[in-house]
Amino acid sequence: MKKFTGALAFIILLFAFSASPAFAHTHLDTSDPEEGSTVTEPLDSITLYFETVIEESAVMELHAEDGTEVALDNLTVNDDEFSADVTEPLENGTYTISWDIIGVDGHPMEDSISFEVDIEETAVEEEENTDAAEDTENAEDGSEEQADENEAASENNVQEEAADDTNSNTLLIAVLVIAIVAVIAIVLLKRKK
Ligand SMILES: [Cu+2]
Repeated sequence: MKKFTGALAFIILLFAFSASPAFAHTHLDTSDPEEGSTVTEPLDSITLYFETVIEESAVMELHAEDGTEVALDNLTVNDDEFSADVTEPLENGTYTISWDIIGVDGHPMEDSISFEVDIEETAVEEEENTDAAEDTENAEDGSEEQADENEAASENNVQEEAADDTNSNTLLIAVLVIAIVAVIAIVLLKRKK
């Protein structure tokens, strides 16, 4: 019995220690850019925020979707923050930030997150503006016609709505009539007996 109690105490102690934060692995808490986010402004730097303090020897890499590495500079560990400068402008696409750090419990931890770069190019913007201007001109020409169409359409809608109302009323009345007939029939049948 003593042996059993001792074993039990040992197991409880083991669980207590494994649940203690001092013995937990150091995962990423959050980051800038965040996992799965879309970056719409030129990206100058990356910061990873970890759950605990990490060792200075941390490594970070940035890869484009085709596997090319984008050079990072000024890798800096500041307690639980790990930042780096992005040295060149990023083309639109998917990027992966990967890291290899040693957490407060001395465990090396490797992981990665992805984010999207989607920066609107000035040329595209100008083209869109021209298109929009043309559309406006066209709209002005056809505006009278369109107004007529809209009026007709809204009249149709009103009629349809009215029709819908009538339909649902008819259905309701039909159900009521059937119910009443059913009740009368049941009453009559019971009386005959
Ligand atoms: Cu660990």
